[in-house]
Amino acid sequence: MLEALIFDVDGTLADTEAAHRESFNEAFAQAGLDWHWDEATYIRLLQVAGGKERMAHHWRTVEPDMARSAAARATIERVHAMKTRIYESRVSGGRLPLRPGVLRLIREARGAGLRLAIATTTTPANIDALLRQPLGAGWRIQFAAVGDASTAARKKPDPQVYGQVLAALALPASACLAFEDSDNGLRAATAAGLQTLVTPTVHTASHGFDGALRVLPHLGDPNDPLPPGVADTQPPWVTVAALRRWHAGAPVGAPV
Ligand code: XBP
Ligand code: MG
Repeated sequence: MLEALIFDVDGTLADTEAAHRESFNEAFAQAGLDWHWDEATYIRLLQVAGGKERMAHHWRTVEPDMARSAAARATIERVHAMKTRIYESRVSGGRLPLRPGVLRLIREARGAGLRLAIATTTTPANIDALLRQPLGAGWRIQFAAVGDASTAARKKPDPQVYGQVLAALALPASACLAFEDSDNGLRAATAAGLQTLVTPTVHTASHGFDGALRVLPHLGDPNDPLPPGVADTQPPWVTVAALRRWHAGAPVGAPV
């Protein structure tokens, strides 16, 4: 039986990667690094989960000898901290909205007695900056477990963060559903034994999602006009009832 929903953050709860990219570039400029990640470069670099790991990967690409030095590692720590402060200022106060249907599904799931959790590669500071306004200052108590960069050293597609969250929930993967936006995230959740719904963004639309339970444009929202011919008894958006049916094995293509 479905007992918990486990959400990724970046790209899933909100379309954050444009803000991350802009924050990286601003931090590079402030630090005097002559790096600038354009959209195409960043989409490619997003194959590397984790901002610090992404910077290290880029450094190895552009200056392989320097990249392995202790000085480079210290610079990455310093510049990533700058980037996190910039990102927090960009997204706090509700400046970056949650994706369609996320708030509605979180509220509906809590009302239906499902437990919620977060399994992300990003930092606790970034999660708080993003969720504090839309979910309130007490957002953390709405989640029974949170796994993030401070708990899981190994980044997605390693399943470590999902394993930590399942242990904290004291639930088997079979009692949960994961929500992701990227192939790294899908692979991490799948490796942890979780069925996974994927809602790609423009940054991950080119990824492969084999093995996903469903791939959907987003979680939908009652404010969206109903598509022609869809009765309001069968909303096109993802509901707890639909999740329960899909989790129980309703075939792909079955009505939502
Ligand atoms: C996506 C990531 C993160 C962000 C940048 O995380 O890979 O690294 O791109 O955030 P998620 P940091 O698992 O939520 O999709 O710079 O804090 O890593
Ligand atoms: Mg993500």
